[in-house]
Amino acid sequence: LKGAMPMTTPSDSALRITEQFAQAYGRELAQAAQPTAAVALRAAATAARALLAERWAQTQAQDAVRDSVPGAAHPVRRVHYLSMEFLMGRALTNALAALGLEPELSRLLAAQGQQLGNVLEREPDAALGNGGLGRLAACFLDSFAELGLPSFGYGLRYQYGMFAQAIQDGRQVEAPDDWMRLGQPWEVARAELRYPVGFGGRVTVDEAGQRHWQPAEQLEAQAFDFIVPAHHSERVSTLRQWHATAAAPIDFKAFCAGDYAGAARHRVAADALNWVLYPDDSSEAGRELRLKQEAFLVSASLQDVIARHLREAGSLDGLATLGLANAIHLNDTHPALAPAELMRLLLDEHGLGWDEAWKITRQAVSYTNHTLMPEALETWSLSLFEALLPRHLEIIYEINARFLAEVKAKFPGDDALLARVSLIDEGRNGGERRVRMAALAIVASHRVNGVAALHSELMVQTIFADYAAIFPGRFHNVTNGVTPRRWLQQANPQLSTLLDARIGKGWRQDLALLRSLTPAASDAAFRQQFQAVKLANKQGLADLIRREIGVQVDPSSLFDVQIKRIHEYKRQLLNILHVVARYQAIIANPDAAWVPRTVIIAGKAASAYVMAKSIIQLAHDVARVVNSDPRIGDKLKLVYLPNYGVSLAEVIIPAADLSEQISTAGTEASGTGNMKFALNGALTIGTWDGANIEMAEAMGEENMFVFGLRTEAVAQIKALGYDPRLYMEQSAQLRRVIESIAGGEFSSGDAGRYRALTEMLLNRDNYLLMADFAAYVDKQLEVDALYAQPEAWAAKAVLNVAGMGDFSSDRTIAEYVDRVWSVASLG
Ligand code: DL6
Repeated sequence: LKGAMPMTTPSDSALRITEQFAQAYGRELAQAAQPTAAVALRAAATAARALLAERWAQTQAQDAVRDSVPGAAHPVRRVHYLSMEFLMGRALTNALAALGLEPELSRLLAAQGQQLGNVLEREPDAALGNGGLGRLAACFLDSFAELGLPSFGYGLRYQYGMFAQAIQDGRQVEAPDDWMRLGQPWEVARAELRYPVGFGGRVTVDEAGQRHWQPAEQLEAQAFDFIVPAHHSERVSTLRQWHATAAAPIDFKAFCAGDYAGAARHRVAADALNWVLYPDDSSEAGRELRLKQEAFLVSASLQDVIARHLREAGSLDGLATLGLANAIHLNDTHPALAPAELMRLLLDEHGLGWDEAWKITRQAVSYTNHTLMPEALETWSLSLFEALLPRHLEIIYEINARFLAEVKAKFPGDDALLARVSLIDEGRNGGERRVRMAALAIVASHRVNGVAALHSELMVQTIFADYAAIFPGRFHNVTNGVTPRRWLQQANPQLSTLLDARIGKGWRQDLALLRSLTPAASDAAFRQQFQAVKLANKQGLADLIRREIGVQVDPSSLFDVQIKRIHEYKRQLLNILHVVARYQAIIANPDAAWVPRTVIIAGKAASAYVMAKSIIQLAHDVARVVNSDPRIGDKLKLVYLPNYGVSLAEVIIPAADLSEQISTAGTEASGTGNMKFALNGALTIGTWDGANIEMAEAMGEENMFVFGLRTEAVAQIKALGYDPRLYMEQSAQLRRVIESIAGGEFSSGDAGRYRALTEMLLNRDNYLLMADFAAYVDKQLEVDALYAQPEAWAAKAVLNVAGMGDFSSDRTIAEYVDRVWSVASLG
């Protein structure tokens, strides 16, 4: 895809960053009391941004005149990736690597008495996402740039991210993540790019029958751009984030009457949209704010797409080619309002007829589903929807009527099917009537995809089975991937250097080249170097653990890591049960040849998710007891690192020996952490779930520790009536573990603290921890046995890296272009 854009020579760039840095540093220093790493960071970011802004202008100029890209099989459409989450992490290291200016900046900083490493560490993470879905979107932006795909990512500019996690007395405490506190030198404010977004009000009809929405509340969306560079060309991609302001900033009348709070009401209401990602939706106010955020993202982004299209293609063919020239992709169900908003804009603002507007919408829109959890597929009550988005609701009713008529014609007499697939859940079981957003996304998209082979298969067999029967060609799979630039080159510079020496540097652009590392697994000298890199990374992590939580861990112990959102289906609790079992086994048999192990867990729980928070507390309670028991010593440690995020992952992943990917089979859509670990030479202990399966197939199942019930067995056990207590009756070990937790052994005798948790395990155990416990513990013994043979372990670790060539986000994006975003995919 990549456009022909000449690379600036290194000496040009070095000269320009020197100038830009000198100017920016002078400005920053003039405002600061003293030269600090923060001053240097802002100056460095400002200088790098200036260089990226030139690349941005070139890229836009190039894309504006694209007809077709030389060498591509079909015209390349501009891709618009709508996502409520982008988990970008830090930007400076990535920008310097892309610009090739790390040595130059290091020299410039040294001249100011600053060390590059310290300066890079000062940058706060842009943590505008929950987890995998948001980080995937960030990897995709990197690949958009790298592949030269004309593209925009669209998101919201959350001022306080998701939340910062602190741990107090073993409990998660949430606080605003004030990541822009010291300024945001990366963003380019586009003051001229503003779009109106309305809420509430009513719809009127004029004499000609034309419908007009008169919103009661008017906001403005202002654009802020974040530039994402390619590493092997001067192309960039853009993350355009929207910031909400009230159309009328203050109520002047109220102000003059001295009612300042009243005067600022609209302003505060608008600003609330900018505060945090996904306000807790356990309250009505939280739900309303979340729907408003989604509608705001969608409306501003689509107005921007239309304006750009009219600017570039307007004089030629106007809106008729909008859908052919532009792909609008829905990253999960959150932006699923997009087809309704696009229809509204085309019908009401641009005067198109229904059929033409629908054709354009269907051509443009595609949708990725990222979860099989039915409860995570958003639905909105009709009353809330009608109150906020009355015109959209009318349009959804019309889409639904036409869709149901089609279904009726295709499957005559099947009223139950009509009820199941309708865009409106009629609440027949006494519930409220609701809009089914995933249904809207499916009906309006020309392509729908899952994110790993098993997930895509289960998607059409379970949650979307009816739609798959109605639209057989619409469903596809595109397996996730991660960017090797961030997750290997930047996160693990020592391993990168070792790989460069062995197989050359090309893997950064073509990860499939990792396959040529395979013979190195049998080379003792290479294995030794590989192990030395791992040990150095482990030493770095051990230092961080000591600094952060004051626990001393032994870098030669097996680093067993589980880092991800805390969720029952991801089964951090199973991991903790194993730690307790191991603790008890060591006490029972202290002289056995225990392989020393450090279990590392990190992750945030949703603020309203009580069970997940209880799991965090249990991890802390178990850690306190295990880590302070003199009978255990270095044989076992459990550490919980607070405030998990991208930067922390970049330190932890290269240091891991063992990667825990232990979700109940059939629940984890894909996973991307699993890929990052294997790419950095960790072995996986995992279930036959998500992308673990494709990874095992790529590297050989013998190079992974696979355990547990598979999807069919899980379904079968559940169908037969699962009784978790049976497993406790059959295993004395499991009984001791559960009884010790329930009896307060880890909670200073407080037997009530984990009652809900142990009752859940014994009575429901929805994610089959009890059923998988024995297989998991046995597999962990195999892990110990292999770790006790460092040469054999290292050989498998090298084969893990060699097997990861398919899991680059570049491959994923190339597949999206081919199967989802190409003109050919429109049929
Ligand atoms: O596709 C990215 C990522 C997958 O790797 C994870 O397996 C999946 O859980 C995650 N999905 C979500 C969706 N929301 N929910 N619930 O975060 O997507």
